Amino acid sequence: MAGTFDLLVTGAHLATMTGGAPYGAIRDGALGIVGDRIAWVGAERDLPRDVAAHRLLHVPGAWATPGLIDCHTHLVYAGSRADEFEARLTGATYADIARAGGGINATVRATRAAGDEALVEASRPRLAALAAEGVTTVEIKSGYGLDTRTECRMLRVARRLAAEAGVDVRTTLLAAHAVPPEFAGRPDDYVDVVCRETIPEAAGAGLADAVDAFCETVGFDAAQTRRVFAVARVHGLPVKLHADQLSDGGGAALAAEFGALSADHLEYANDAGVAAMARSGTVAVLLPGAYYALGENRVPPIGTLRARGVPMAVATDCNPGTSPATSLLLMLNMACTLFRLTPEESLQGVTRHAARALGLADRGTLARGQRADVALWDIASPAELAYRIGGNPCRGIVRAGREWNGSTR
Ligand code: DI6
Ligand code: FE
Repeated sequence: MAGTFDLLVTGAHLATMTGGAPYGAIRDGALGIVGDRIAWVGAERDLPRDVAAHRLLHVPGAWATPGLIDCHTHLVYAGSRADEFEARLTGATYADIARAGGGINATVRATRAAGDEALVEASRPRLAALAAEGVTTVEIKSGYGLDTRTECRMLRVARRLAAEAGVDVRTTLLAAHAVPPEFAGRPDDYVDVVCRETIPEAAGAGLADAVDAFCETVGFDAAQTRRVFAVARVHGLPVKLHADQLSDGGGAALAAEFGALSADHLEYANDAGVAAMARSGTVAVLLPGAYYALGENRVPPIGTLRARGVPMAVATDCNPGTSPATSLLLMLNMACTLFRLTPEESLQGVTRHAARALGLADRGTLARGQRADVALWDIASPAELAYRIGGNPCRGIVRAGREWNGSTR
């Protein structure tokens, strides 16, 4: 007796991402959903005969994947940095611009000046663009407030936006993103504030699901990052780290030392750091949009990550400075073309491995008991998701068991 499904999806091929066959594929599959959970997955011909469903979603020829997960974004901010894009194209480097008071601090000025409504308005289209491409879970970082009040405000706006868009959100406190102007030349004093005030306040208000830091020559050094992580630990918050993006600062090993959920970027990560990540189960989050937009030529150590079995996630890094990207599908393409991931690895990177980078065990695959987050695609094979450059083949979305019919586009 199979009982009654609230929603039954038929006619689609399933990329379950559960292992076994490439993409965990089940041709001519069916998905039974009860409430917000997947209750049955398999070939349609194996559906129990007595099965009933309140609603049928018949999508002949479509492919179904887990709802996509963008596990690294900074999508809440005000303003634009197109001027820096122009400056970089005539020779200025990202670090030059940051040292001259631009870069992250330019966005900090705009974000502090914007009211909540303006911040919501500015950020809404970016989240909508991700959601239209089948993203059902998004991580959003603070880091453009750099004072306790604005950092908390960013996290509140992130939660509000996601609730409004029907996307599940994980918020990450990134108060240690840059040294704010009022602390110029006194990074340790700013870290004191982050540790004594910002983390406790965000944690106390339940606004943050994790804590992140930018460990870099233009950000915070290893000792400062350790202080931030130690306080995160006191408050029971898991950590993530912007690690080894522009230089080898030992970030991968530092992240692993704290059992970080993920270490992100990793272009300059060394072998010992990757080995430590493998031991600690830290996910490598690859951000090809930032690599591309900065015109970098050093790719993350993909071969070593692969050889050591470190799960690789892929994300947009949506931010105004180094990755003004709102297409996770484009990142799949870039992860393959620029970093030589296989299309299957890149899809794992925005499904099961992205879930792990957020510490979420309840999503990222199409399997019984998982959250019923499903994206439906007009494609002939799953590799097409990484193959295309532009265009959006998403034809429908199921979020927590509820059907969205493309009206999000
Ligand atoms: N690394 C990045 O690529 C972004 N933040 C970070 O820590 C850049 C953010 C920005 O330039 O606004
Ligand atoms: Fe980032």
